[in-house]
Amino acid sequence: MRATLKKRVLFLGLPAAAALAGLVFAGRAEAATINKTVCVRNVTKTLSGTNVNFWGFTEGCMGMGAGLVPGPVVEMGEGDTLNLTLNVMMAPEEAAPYNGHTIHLHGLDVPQAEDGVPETGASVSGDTYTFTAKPGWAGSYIYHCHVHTVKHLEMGMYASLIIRPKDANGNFLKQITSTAATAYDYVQNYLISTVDPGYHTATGDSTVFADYNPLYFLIEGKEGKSKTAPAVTLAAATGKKVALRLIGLHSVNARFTLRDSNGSAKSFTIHTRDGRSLPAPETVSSVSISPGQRYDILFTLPSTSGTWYPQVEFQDLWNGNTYTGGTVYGKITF
Ligand SMILES: [Cu+2]
Repeated sequence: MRATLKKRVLFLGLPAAAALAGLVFAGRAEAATINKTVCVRNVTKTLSGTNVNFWGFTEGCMGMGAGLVPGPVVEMGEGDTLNLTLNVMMAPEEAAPYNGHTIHLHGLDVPQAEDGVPETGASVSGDTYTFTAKPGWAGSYIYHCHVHTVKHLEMGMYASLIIRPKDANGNFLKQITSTAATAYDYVQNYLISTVDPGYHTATGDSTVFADYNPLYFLIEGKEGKSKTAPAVTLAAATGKKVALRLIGLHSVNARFTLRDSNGSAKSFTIHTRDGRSLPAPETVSSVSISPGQRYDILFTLPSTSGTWYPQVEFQDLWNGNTYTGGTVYGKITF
């Protein structure tokens, strides 16, 4: 077990004095510095009556509580600086050479040495990142461990990283991007993931890792097998705008649809894909989500009250068939 936390700090071209003061100006908005530390702890989740062990990032390291799956959301503004520290003391881990953990900022441009990928030379003994989000990057991202990814990602070492547009006073805008057409009244993360319990007990170069057979399908770490037992719920109001952040941490294919109580698909508009604004918003009635992909979508609720069910069908990579029990429901009431 490595107990020493290696600290590496890059200022990414910012004036050092301004960065140290925690106050920089990027364009029109006053920038902030967000300091966050995560640890890694075991956590048991009961999925369809079966206990499965996970390794989750924790919210801070002081309480030494169980890990969270998904891990704590990191939210920052465009132009803000994030100091994200991974403290690997007492973390559950595999034996060498797959020991230790990293944080990889998926979808964000960082120096290779800060990329959290051991194969490209990044340290696996803990990291401190100083990362500044550039204007134009508003959208949904991921941070996850990149050590023996086939195992550690499956163990739950992933979380959402959200970059939001800010107004001239440095306050978050209730918009997906700085474009006013992306304004929303409500927003929810839909981080989707899959669980093959065989991967949770296998280690090293086990042949188990050659064949992925997911048994459990999650939105925000929860099963939601029916409309009456949805994974996530939102109490909204008629005529309001809802943004969903579709964040793919699954290891198969997935298709997202938004359906009314009769099962009819409702259209929605995609504004960003993989953390970048589309040249023009696309209005669709379904979207396929590949592993690692993100979409920020927007739709307006009807003027009369009702219930809609956002849903994700998890599909076999080989034949495209939806897995048995592989449809997971959310629920929006208005
Ligand atoms: Cu790891």
